[in-house]
Amino acid sequence: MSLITRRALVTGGAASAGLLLSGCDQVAQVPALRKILFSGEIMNMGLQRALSNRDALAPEFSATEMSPRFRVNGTHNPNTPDYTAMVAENFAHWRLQVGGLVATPLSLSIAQLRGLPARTQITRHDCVEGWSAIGKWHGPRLATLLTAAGIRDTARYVVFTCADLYGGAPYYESIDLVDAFHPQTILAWALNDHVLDVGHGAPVRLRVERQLGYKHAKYVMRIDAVDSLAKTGLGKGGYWEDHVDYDWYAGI
Ligand SMILES: Nc1nc2c(c(=O)[nH]1)N[C@H]1C(S)=C(S)[C@@H](COP(=O)(O)O)O[C@H]1N2
Ligand SMILES: [Mo]
Repeated sequence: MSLITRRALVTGGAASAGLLLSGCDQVAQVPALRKILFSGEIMNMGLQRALSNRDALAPEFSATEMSPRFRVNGTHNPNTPDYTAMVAENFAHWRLQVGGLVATPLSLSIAQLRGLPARTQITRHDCVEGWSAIGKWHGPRLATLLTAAGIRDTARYVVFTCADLYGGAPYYESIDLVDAFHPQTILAWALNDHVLDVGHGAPVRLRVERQLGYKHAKYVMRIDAVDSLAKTGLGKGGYWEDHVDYDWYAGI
């Protein structure tokens, strides 16, 4: 991950921090330096993000802690003719496209996706609207797909395009490569031991456990590796980021 961390430093506008670019990531672990770097005097989000331990795992819970009911929020059903037809045939012709800056674009059926090695994790979802829920998610790591597609080293972000429409255009979100390759970042096709239902994003939705709820794209149709977010939506990397000024980086 150190390569990605270094790249994050550069993109965070911290190029002048030559000390850090010399590969001395441990500097952030020194309490006195941490205090300076994370103080208001250097309000550089990119730098702070790069120096946080972004590989740390989100808390995982036990089965007894699972919420009796996991609320549905945002889109409850995309309700487009295409999506309704896909539901009617149990997603038999649905394909997940993985493209952009990759050597080999992928087109995966739901059966192929379910056949990949998967991770199961009981995590807490936090929505900015003020509710949380603990659920058990299951699906392959996003890293598995990106590696299989041969993500290029020019890629810096991963963009998700969804089946539901907001103002006539698909919902979209994006994350950087630190989150994309984080071990708990999965494409979940099951929730609480059941195949994902329409409300929660059937047939697959992103789980990016160290980020707030709106980053967890439901109804994922396309995954694209890109080198910039400039051409995604209005340029801020996500539907809510573009339209109501939510932070693109919603790490918790
Ligand atoms: N495609 C899509 N993904 C989405 C949304 C949405 O409206 N459409 N809402 C987001 C928000 S704000 C939250 S809190 C979660 C809700 O997920 P849930 O319905 O499984 O609780 O999905 C996120 N992902
Ligand atoms: Mo949310």
